[in-house]
Amino acid sequence: MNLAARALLRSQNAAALVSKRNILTEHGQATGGRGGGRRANFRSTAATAAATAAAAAVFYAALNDRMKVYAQTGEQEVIAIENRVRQYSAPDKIFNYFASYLFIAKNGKRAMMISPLEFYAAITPDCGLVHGVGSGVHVELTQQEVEHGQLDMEMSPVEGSVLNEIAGLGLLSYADFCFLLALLSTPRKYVETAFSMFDVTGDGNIEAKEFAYVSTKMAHKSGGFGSYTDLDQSEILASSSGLLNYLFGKNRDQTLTKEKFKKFQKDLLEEIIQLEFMEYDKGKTGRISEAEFVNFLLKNGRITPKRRAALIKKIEAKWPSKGRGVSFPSFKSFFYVLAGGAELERALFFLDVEGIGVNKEEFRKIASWVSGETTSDHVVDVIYELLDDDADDRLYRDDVATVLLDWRHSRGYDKGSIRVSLGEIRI
Ligand SMILES: [Ca+2]
Ligand SMILES: [Ca+2]
Repeated sequence: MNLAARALLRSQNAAALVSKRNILTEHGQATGGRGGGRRANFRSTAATAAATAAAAAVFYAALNDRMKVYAQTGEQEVIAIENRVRQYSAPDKIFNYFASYLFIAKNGKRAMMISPLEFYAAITPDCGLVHGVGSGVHVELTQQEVEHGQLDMEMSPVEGSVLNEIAGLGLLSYADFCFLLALLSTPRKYVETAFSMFDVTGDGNIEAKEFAYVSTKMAHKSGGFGSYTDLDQSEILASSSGLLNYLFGKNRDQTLTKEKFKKFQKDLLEEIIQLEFMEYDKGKTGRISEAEFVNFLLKNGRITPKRRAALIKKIEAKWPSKGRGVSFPSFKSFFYVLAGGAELERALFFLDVEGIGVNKEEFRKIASWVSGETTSDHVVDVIYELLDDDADDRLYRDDVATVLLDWRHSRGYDKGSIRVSLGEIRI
């Protein structure tokens, strides 16, 4: 690694900003700053250390320029840039921005891959756990290195993490990325529908072959290139994707049942929620302030900074920092409501034919039905304080729609979600 790059890494926040790099130095030591902490499966040998050092040199030449920008602008600017990428780019561009590994298969084929924690970063606005390095910057990894566990990446700080389980088995392809995004953005009510779409044969199990077929087609529709061929399928089956290893075993001989599919969706969503909560709850108190909760709701919304500041001030005035706060279970249950997106809006207003809006108790009940989790009174109070502008204790479609829409949009959930149509009705 060149000295200038190293010096730059140490300067200011740069080390923190490239925390996900964990690039090996000549001595086979991982560098890196804060972040997940644990490292996966890294077994150093003299040969791989030398090879990785060479890759690191190439990597640093490209990273060098970017780091200059980071060092000059600071983390807030980096976060703002990443938020814009998440909000305005197509899924394949988002993937390329956050993916930092160039995987080289035994047959010489090359493809960008993303680590599970980078996947989290790619779909979470304001994420500070790991940062994207942008397209064109990557570390090269050969299939042999991945298969022998010679792979270094940052890990999720969540206990019993499903992301780490996958990471222990390999990286994620673009098709995997699209699948995970679709899974997260599918309301619980439609998870079985999503399962049925993958179970092409309809025998109640998803086999690796079915998964490869559907996920690749889905990925192409989400902005990937080329068209699907049988060749793609056999390549995917032979790939060392951590997700395929996790779901179907390294020999691809396990099947995915409906129960397993549902559990996987739940585990994944809960970890994503927990990671995001932890980013607010720095002191690990199990609660965040009402203002932080509102900040989470309005992240990347299309409201002006001035209006956002005014709203947060209003919330802070009502619940000063030592207020009651929002607990993790309340946060989680409302995350489910938000992830369900249009479902809430549909359920809330289909009875409201007279256009008189919904009161708090109706809102709480319907949000609980939609999410399958109990929505807390306190969260509803905060929502009404935030959105009920005219203070008549009723919310109307327009009050709710933009917040929900923006929330999903800023994470790409609207791009990846399942769409159901029945005759002329489209959901
Ligand atoms: Ca099947
Ligand atoms: Ca109102």
